Amino acid sequence: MTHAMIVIDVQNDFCPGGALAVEQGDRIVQPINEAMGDFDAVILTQDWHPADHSSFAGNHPGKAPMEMIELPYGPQVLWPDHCVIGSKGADFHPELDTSRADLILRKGFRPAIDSYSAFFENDRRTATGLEGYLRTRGIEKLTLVGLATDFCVNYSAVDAAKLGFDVTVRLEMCRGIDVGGSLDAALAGMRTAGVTLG
Ligand code: VGL
Ligand code: ZN
Repeated sequence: MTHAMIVIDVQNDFCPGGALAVEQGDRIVQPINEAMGDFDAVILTQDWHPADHSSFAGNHPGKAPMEMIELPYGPQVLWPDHCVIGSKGADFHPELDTSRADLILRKGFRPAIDSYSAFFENDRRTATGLEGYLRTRGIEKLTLVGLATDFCVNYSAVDAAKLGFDVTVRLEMCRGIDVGGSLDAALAGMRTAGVTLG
């Protein structure tokens, strides 16, 4: 079975010192690099937002990061401005081995819709095209790693499982944000969706 590793959002803004830093986010870089050789394909995703993105607290006067708002597609967490297109924060961690990537998939570039999942944006309908890429390459098995466990890894893993892929999340190569119980909820949700937590 063709087996791909999908590395979610290992970018400067999600690492210590970044705009939306995940604790120990940088610790996963070397293990990910070492694991890449075990897979038939390596895919990297990159959170990639225009400066006027609707998920940025800075674009909603009077709102603070981590508050919730209602957008036309449903509830949305407001984040500190992060991974702005072309910024240093949007670059991959400098030690991530990007040379092994067959595909770099960018997501979250539409100002009006956030995209946690590598498969569907937060309206849950707009496709990124990743499913088609994987299917046309005959990839059926996925191992997901990266940042953050409870948001982009979680949403990507659950969508992949719903689409019928055989999905494993390697937790030692992930780190979480953990806001308001989001990490426990994510782990339970992934298990329910049939994701193997390794
Ligand atoms: C992410 C919040 C906002 C992530 C991206 O990569 O998990 N989280 N944008
Ligand atoms: Zn984002």
